[in-house]
Amino acid sequence: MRVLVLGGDGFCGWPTSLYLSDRGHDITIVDNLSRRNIDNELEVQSLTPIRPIGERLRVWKEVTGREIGYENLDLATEYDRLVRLLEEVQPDAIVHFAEQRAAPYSMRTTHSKRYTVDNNVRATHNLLVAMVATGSTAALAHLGTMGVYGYGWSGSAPIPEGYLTVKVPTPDGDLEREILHPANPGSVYHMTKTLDQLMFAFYAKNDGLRVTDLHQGIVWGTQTDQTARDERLINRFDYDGDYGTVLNRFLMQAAIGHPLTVHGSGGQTRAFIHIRDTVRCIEIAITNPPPVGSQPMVLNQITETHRVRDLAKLVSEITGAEIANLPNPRQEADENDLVVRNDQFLALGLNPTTLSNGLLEEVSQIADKYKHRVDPTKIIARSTWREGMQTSEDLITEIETGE
Ligand code: NAD
Ligand code: USQ
Repeated sequence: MRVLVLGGDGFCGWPTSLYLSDRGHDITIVDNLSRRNIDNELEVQSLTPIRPIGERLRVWKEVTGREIGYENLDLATEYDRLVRLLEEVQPDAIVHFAEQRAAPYSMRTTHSKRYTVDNNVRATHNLLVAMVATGSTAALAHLGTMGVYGYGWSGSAPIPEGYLTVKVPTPDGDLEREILHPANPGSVYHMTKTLDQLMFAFYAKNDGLRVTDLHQGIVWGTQTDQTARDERLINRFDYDGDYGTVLNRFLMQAAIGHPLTVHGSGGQTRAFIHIRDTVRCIEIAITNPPPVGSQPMVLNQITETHRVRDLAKLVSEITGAEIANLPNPRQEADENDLVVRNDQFLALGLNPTTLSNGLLEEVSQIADKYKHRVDPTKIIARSTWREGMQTSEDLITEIETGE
């Protein structure tokens, strides 16, 4: 298949591009390198020494003989170039990773809120309009998030895959209807993903676009078989307070002897997936698209759920790291249950990598190897959800200085 990977220089997009290329697909990456620029803005770097995109692609060709195309293009602002690219490549499938993806970054400042909405909503809408304008019949797989459902809204009821069957009371009795699951975003970033869902529903209904929205949980791990083939192909590993996600952060913290930063009681339950399973799920999704004329197919791309404090306990037991309960900088439920249906991926052949069999490898091989690259001042999460909400600076200073 000819596949466009939008956001193919990022944490999920790079290993997906290599995996699909390795599987014989013809890949073109589109990425405006905005994520690398945000690293510059935040004065932080990936824990792993990622190489420039040109070098990454040269090394992949050197190692495998396979070529991957690359376009530096901003999906949110360069509509005409996007149209030309679709006409030129005529993709069979498009994988859309290209959005600002950190909840804390999206809540950081007025500017970052506006940037996240402008970038994400315009990128998705430009893509949909360009597909219609060029008559593209590509299967579109978009990376959405479990966070569109919110946490705790339905107690211990399992979260369905996108749609909820409801009863609508009428004078003649109840009507049964299937609706998009109510959206309950917990950050400006998550809000953009709920807006994406409406755009997909409209363009599937109106123009017959074939869309799969992958409601992905928190991705952990770093390497895949492909990124591990040469150190110059290494994947990104975000550890900072804005972009680092909880489990990878705990692994990095354990490696450098930093206390594990549990927000609040750690009673937040979240869904997880290893990066190796992310890349497999993408191939499953683009090779099993919904038929023309159907509503967007929603797949919950998760393999397990865990409470934050249980993850901290697990990492602490393995490594001896201390656990610190910090004031939570986010507005989120302190405790929530989370039961998630993921029947469709399992039925389509996903064989999940679970926490237990990948964890130790990750701690020793990546976090430990590159721990000298950590800037300890970037570890604590300082973006707060509302002005006036303060993280405890005293506690932070105590942790950072060890005094
Ligand atoms: P990332 O930031 O590492 O990668 C996103 C890539 O998209 C970056 O390389 C960035 O430069 C590019 N990009 C952003 N805006 C663009 C634009 N306007 N034009 C062109 N390129 C643009 O993020 P990631 O962790 O790889 O996440 C990829 C997708 O998966 C995101 O949409 C995210 O919401 C979703 N997701 C990620 C996780 C996770 O834990 N990382 C979990 C669930 C869902
Ligand atoms: N948390 C801690 N300590 C930390 C970091 C986080 O306790 O050091 C807590 C947070 O408060 C939150 C939970 O861990 O309750 C998850 O936070 P996270 O930063 O790991 O994940 P999140 O902000 O939800 O975002 C990540 C990705 C995002 C994706 C989402 C999937 O950055 O792109 O959409 O996971 S999901 O969470 O399923 O919505």
